[in-house]
Formats: sequence, C-alpha cells, structure tokens
Amino acid sequence: MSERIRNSILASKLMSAEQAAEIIRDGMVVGMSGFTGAGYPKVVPAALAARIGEAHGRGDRFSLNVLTGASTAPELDGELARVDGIGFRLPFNTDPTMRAKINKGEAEYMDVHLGHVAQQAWSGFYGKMDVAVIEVTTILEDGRLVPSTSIGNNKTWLDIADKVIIEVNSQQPLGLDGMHDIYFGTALPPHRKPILLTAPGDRIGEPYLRVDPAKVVAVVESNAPDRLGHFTPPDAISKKIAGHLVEFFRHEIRHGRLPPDLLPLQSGVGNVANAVLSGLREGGFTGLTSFTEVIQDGMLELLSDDTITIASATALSLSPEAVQEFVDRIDHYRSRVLLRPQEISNHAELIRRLGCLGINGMVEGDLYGNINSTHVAGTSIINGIGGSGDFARNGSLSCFVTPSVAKGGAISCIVPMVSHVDHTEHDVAILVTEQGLADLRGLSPKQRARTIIEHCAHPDYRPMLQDYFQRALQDSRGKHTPHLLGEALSWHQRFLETGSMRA
Ligand code: 0RQ
Repeated sequence: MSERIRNSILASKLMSAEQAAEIIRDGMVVGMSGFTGAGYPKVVPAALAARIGEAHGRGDRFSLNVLTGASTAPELDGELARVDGIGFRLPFNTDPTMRAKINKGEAEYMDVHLGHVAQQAWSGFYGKMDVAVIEVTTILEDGRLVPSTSIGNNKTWLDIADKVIIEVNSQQPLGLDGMHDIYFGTALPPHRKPILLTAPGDRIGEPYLRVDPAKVVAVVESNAPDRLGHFTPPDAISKKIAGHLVEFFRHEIRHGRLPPDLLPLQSGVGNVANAVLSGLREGGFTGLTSFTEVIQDGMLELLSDDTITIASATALSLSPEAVQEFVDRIDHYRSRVLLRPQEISNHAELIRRLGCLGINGMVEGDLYGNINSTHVAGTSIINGIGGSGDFARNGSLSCFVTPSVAKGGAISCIVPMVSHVDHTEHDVAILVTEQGLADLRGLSPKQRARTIIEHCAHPDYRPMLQDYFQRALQDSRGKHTPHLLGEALSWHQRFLETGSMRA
C-alpha cells in the first residue's frame, strides 16, 4: 500500500478511519468526494456514522452539512442518513435512505445546478467548509494527488476546506493516472478569464490535484470498489425512443443543421438516457465526441469501438461488468477519456461554445414543453436536477426523453401542467417518448401543445389532453398559454387520490 502513499509528510499522517472520523464534529460543513456513485470515500463515512449513532444514543446532537460532487453510495449517504447524521445535503442525491429522510422532512436538501456548486461554495453560500474527505488513487512524491474515478468538486473542496482527510483507495486502478485534467484558472467575477477549451479532448490543466500538506490532518487507507448498480438492458420502449432520436439526428444532418459526426453529446443519468447511447451505435454513427458529466455503460460501449472517439466527463459511473472491461483495456480508454472538475465539465461557456447535444431523462413534461426532472406529484423529490439544466440551457439542442406513461400506465408523463418546473419551455427544443418526437423549435406555445399531444402523448391519454387543450383554448382568460387553472393540476390530484391519472 505504501507504494500509493509516496510523500513522507503525508505518509506520517496515516491513521485509521475511526481516528480520522474523530476530527469531524457536530455542526460541521463537510465536503466529500463522489459523483454518481464513483470516487466517494469508502471508510471514513462509515466510521463517522458509527460515531454519530453513539452520540445520538447518549442523547447528544450530531448532525452535519454534507456537500459532494453529486450522488454517492450506500456507504456514504446511506450510512449517514440511517443514523440521522445529515441535517443538510447538497447538491445531488440518489440514495433511497437519504431520499426518504428528505421527503419526510427530516433533512434539508438543496438541489443545485451541478455547474454552479463550486462558484457558490467559493462565494460562501454554504458556509465555511470545515473538513474535506477526498478519495484518491495515489499520493505522489511531491504531495500531489492522483484522483480516482470522479473529480466532481474535489479541487474546490481541497482549496476551501480548513482541514483535509485523504482516503487512498488501493482498489482504484493505478492506470487512472493520466486520465484527469484539473483546471486551476477559475475565478470569481470580475476576475474571470476565457477558458481556452475549444474541443472535448483539449487538455487545459494538470493531471493531478494539489493540496496544501499543512491542511492534511489524516491519511486513511481503503480497499473497496465503487458500489455501482447494473443498468436495465434497453427495453422495447427505450429502443423506440432511441430510434426516434437517431432518425431526427439523421434528418438534421440531411438539412445541414448538424455535421455527420454530430456535436459533442451529453447524456444524463438513468436507464433511458443510457439506452439512447446504445441506439446511436446501432444507428451506424462513427467518429462522435462527448462533452458530458458521466460516462455510463452506454458511453463506454461507444468508446470501446470508437463510435465515440473522445469523451470528457467528471465521473466514470460504470456497472461491475463495465468496470472490468474498463480495467482490462485501460490503455485504450486513457487516450479517449478525460475527467475534469465539474465546474469545467458543466461550464456554461464551454457547453455553449461546443454546442453540446443535451439528452436528459425527465419525469414529466407539459403541453407547452415545461419539464419536471425531479419531483413526483410536485412534492417528493426523486434525485435532483443534477447537470441537466447546465446542458439544457446552454447546449445547442436540448432533448428530453421519457416513456409516455409511468407506473404501468397509471401516470401520463405528458400532463396539462407540470407539478414542478426544472426546465422551462424556453430551454426545451426536442421532446421524445416511444410514441414519437416533438420538434418544438420555432413554435409558439399553442403550436407546441398541438405538436406534443400529437407526437408524444400515449394514446390512452391523448384524448384527455386534447379535451383539456380545446376547453382551455375556449375558456382561458389569456389565449397565449391557455390553461384552466382550477384543473391544470387535477391529474396529479386524481393520481394521489385514486392511484391513477385516468379519468
Ligand atoms: O420509478 O423505478 O420506482 O418504477 O421514476 O424512471 O423511466 O426508469 O427513467 O431511470 O431514465 O430516470 C428523470 C428520474 C428518469 C432521471 C429521471 C418513475 C419511474 C421510476 C425512474 P420506479 P425511468 P430513468 C446528468 C443529468 C434528473 C437528473 C439529470 C433523473 C423512476 O433521468 O434523475 O437529468 N434526471 N441529470 O416509475 C412519477 C412520473 C414518472 C415517475 C417516471 N411522471 N411520475 N414517477 N417515474 N416518470 C447526470 C447528473 O446530473 C449527475
């Protein structure tokens, strides 16, 4: 293991996870590594959870503000949430235990555009960061750190935290060395300079994270893999959605609005977005590029045979089988994968310059193209907006994908009015369900409504949507975005009362 801790000053700070966890006290703001289940600390959070559990057993208060890059895993969010150790969580969560605490009102959650987190942290919006707990692959002789499978906000946490705990994980492949590009040039206004990245594969920084050794209070060894789930193999519905998008991209190429190798792809989390990527490969595209946040299995498949030639992201979020493929051919992937801080992977300036094609999953969309990516029936959060807003607002084409119905048909994913808005109609160009694709570019609200009902709604709900829209056209006071305000959310209310949106 010592071959992974090569700096003598930092090696002298080696201790157990339990000793390191003693450094963290009630009320602290703690920044942890981790992005979509990759590169999170594996042993300090569990030791911390044990401490918190004991403190609560004694009747003592012990609650933390936990900030990460994005979602983590049961060992972090799950363990800490189970003992009520997280009072405030930011910026993205997919853990079921944590989600339950949030939705019961037992923990506060701030769901933020992932590209905004670093600047908001620097600006002090989240309070002073007391401790950072960061997983790395190796500590180099000169004290710089080889990051692990995600970078997320690690650079920012290492900069702003008073104290740093480093977890060196011997399960993370040494071959990750050289796959990262850490940019150190960001600043707050009015001192910002252009970021000189003009292609997804450009290197603009250094492969290693820097840390002030004086701030490092503990180095802890771990030896555990990222705990990532399996993706559902693309089903008939996802394949249809992918087929509609592929056909649309071909149409855009024919009309000269997209080049044959498309524009850099961004693909969101979730099974549908993952399936769309597989669809692109079957669609015969080659020489594609990606400027995204997360490399999931679908993207790795495309990188394996050079359907995608370069992918820039902030995390590798792979199933166990895909991890094996990645490790077996790490030299192949090292020249095709670049991991960056999330303030760069999700940077508005870069996404706009590159003209990314954003493809994100959604919970529901409404007649006018407003999108809810996060909430069930307006009040319970599923995951969070993540980076979808960074790409939807700033990319050149923002596509949202979903099956037309959820919960066996009890829910229509096209509704009169969304119960929560994450992406406004102004940020949504293309809406796709297995029923078809609505191209909303250049359309007024009423034109958008007709297109969405015709192309995206499920046949079971299409007549209900047509009926609502016709009556809204007639009775709405304003005729620009017609609505029946007393009825607009009645579908959700009916679902809550009867278990189905069907009339
Ligand atoms: O729940 O598993 O309990 O049945 O939502 O739905 O259809 O499996 O879709 O896995 O693609 O996830 C929006 C959640 C879609 C995801 C969302 C229920 C459905 C199921 C999942 P069950 P599917 P996906 C970059 C981008 C926001 C973050 C983002 C997401 C579950 O894409 O979190 O885009 N996006 N980040 O049954 C009630 C509806 C529903 C519904 C689906 N209308 N009402 N429940 N479901 N539609 C990455 C990062 O930012 C890190």
